[in-house]
Parts: sequence; structure tokens; C-alpha cells
Amino acid sequence: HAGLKSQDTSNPNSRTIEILQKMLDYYIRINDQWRIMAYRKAIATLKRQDVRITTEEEAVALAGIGPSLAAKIEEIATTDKLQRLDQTTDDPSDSLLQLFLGVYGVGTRTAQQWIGKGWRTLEDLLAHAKLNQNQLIGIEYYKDLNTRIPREEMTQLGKIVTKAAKRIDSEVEVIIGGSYRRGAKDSGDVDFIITKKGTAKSTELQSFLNRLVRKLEADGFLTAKLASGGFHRNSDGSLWHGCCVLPSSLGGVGTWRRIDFLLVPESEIGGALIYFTGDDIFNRSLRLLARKKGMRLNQRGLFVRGTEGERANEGDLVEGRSERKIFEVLGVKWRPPEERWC
Ligand code: DCP
Ligand code: MG
Ligand code: MN
Repeated sequence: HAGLKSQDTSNPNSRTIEILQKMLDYYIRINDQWRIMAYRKAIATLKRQDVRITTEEEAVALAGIGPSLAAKIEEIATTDKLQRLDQTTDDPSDSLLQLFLGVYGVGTRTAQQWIGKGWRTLEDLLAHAKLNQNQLIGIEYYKDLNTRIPREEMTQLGKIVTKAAKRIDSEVEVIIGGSYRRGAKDSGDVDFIITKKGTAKSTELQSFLNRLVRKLEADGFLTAKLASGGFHRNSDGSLWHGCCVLPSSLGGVGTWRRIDFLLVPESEIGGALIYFTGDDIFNRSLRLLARKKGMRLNQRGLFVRGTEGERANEGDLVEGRSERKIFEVLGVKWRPPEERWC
């Protein structure tokens, strides 16, 4: 999901950025952490330039661009392409990797193992691979779950959930976070943040979520529940992952969509809004800044950092309730969600 700025063709380095972004996507697929970091830094640096960078010398003089990336930048500027990228495009195992990574619930390691076994199609996987429940759904609804959700449909899905939620508890608030809150024209999934005035723990919203899910399942809106795992970690039941469909009465054609519910007490809504609005790179830079200032930012709020070895949120809470206040305490100018693309 390229950010607004990289799509901005008014940036004099937009073509270079576009090609480096494709290399970055490749390194993300093969999980090459070192190159992922180098490419992210270089792209961020190029986005900040207001003149076109055409030579190795110009590039290497910029902070965060090393000699090997500088040479690639010159190659792109002079030939309008990058041979290293063409190699990956021609590499059949990379297109297989892309195919298998498109299965919901599959990471680089699993995809590479499957390729190593000689499997080349989704049919091969169904016939031979040991698949978990998520992966089975990921294959059955492969096309649907890899189709972006137009903003208009996101809004409609939001209305359905909000209406059902308000009927169960009129004091509950429903906010769509993620790329939608950043103003994206389409999204990969719908991220619902569910909160209520006066709550101090997400468990206070648990029975509400159970009722909401039961109702939306009965309506045929929720079509599957997915096991959680991965980056969100959900030990306390505050997160629900699944799939939904827009009803045909609202123009839906039965396409399955990924949907997430996150329960957030009022006391933590600021931290949660920042976390679930993203983007992930923006979050990382805010967390880094917090750390530099002796604090810790996570999805529950901003904390004073405890002594070494302490687990997250064991320090004292500085601010959790207000998104704006967290920016303020960190000493950064307020950035509205639409400007949080990195
Ligand atoms: N998030 C994060 N770090 C991650 C994954 C997610 O900080 N590794 C946060 C920032 C994301 C938010 O959670 O914006 C929601 O995650 P999504 O994967 O749903 O990402 P987006 O909503 O931003 O994009 P998409 O349109 O692809 O869903
Ligand atoms: Mg999302
Ligand atoms: Mn999500």
C-alpha cells in the first residue's frame, strides 16, 4: 500500500521511488530485514528531496543512503529501470512466493517451504499441504480476500456494524481505524475500534462483543471467524478477526471481506487510535521517539519507561485517553490521520 506521497508524481524522484518501492516489496516477501530497513530509509530520504537525484554522488551524500543504493538510484535515473528488479520479475520462485503469500495466514517461511516441496498452485496446496483453518479459508476465498475494498463499501460496512452495535448498547462508539481513517480510497480490511465512555478495561466490553458477533452472524453479515495470531496478539480476547459480506440488499455481490474488531476502554482510546490508525511505519517512528524520550508508546497509551527487563505497560501511564495529548507529550506537532502515511 504505497502512501499518498509516493503516488504524488509532483515529487521529482517519484519514478525512482516507485522502482525502489518494488524492490522493497520483494525484500519484504523474502523477509530480508537488513535490506528492508535500508530501502525504507532510502525511500523516506528521497521523499523529502525537492530536487531530482540523478547521480551516485548526489545520492550517497544524502543521509540514509549507502553506496550500493546510491548506484541503483543512478541506474534508475539514467536508464529508467533497474536490472536487479527485472531479475526478480523473471524469477519464477518469486511469483510463486507472491501467489502463496496471498493466502491469508501464510508467512514467508511457510510459503518458501511449500515452494521447496515443489508445489506450484493453490490446487497443489489443497491436495498436499497441511493447512490450518485460516489457510483453508484463505485459499477458498483467495480472490476475494486479495481484492481491495472501495472506500464507499467501507463506509457501508461501517454503517451496518454501527447500527447493530447501537441496538445492543446505545452508548457504545464504533470507529473505523486503519487505512480508512487515514483517508485511503480503498482498504485491505475493515478495522473496527469499539469503545464506551466510562470503561477502564477492555473486558468490560467483552459481553457486548459476544452479542454483536452473534447478531451479525445470525444476519449472515459475518461469514467466518479466523484464529488470531501474528502481529496483534490477542491474549485477552479484546480482538476478533473474521470475514464479512456486504448484503445484496445494499448492492453487495457476495465478495468476502476481512474484518477486525478491537475492544478498547475509554482510558486507552488515545493510544489505540494512534496504533490502529497507523500506518505501521508512522507508528514505528512514534514509538522510537517515545523511547528516545524515556517513555514507551504502545496500543494502550504512553508510559514512563520502567527499569530494564520490565514488560510493556508496567511503567506508569502518562497518557492513554487523548490522541492529541500523546502527540503533545511526545513534543510532536499534531498530525491528522490523513497525514500519517509514511
Ligand atoms: N499495525 C502496526 N504494525 C503492524 C501491523 C499493523 O502498527 N505490523 C497497525 C497500523 C495499521 C493498523 O494496525 O494501520 C491496522 O492494520 P492493517 O493491517 O489493517 O493495516 P491498514 O489498515 O493500515 O492497511 P490495509 O488497508 O491494508 O488494511
Ligand atoms: Mg486495515
Ligand atoms: Mn486489520
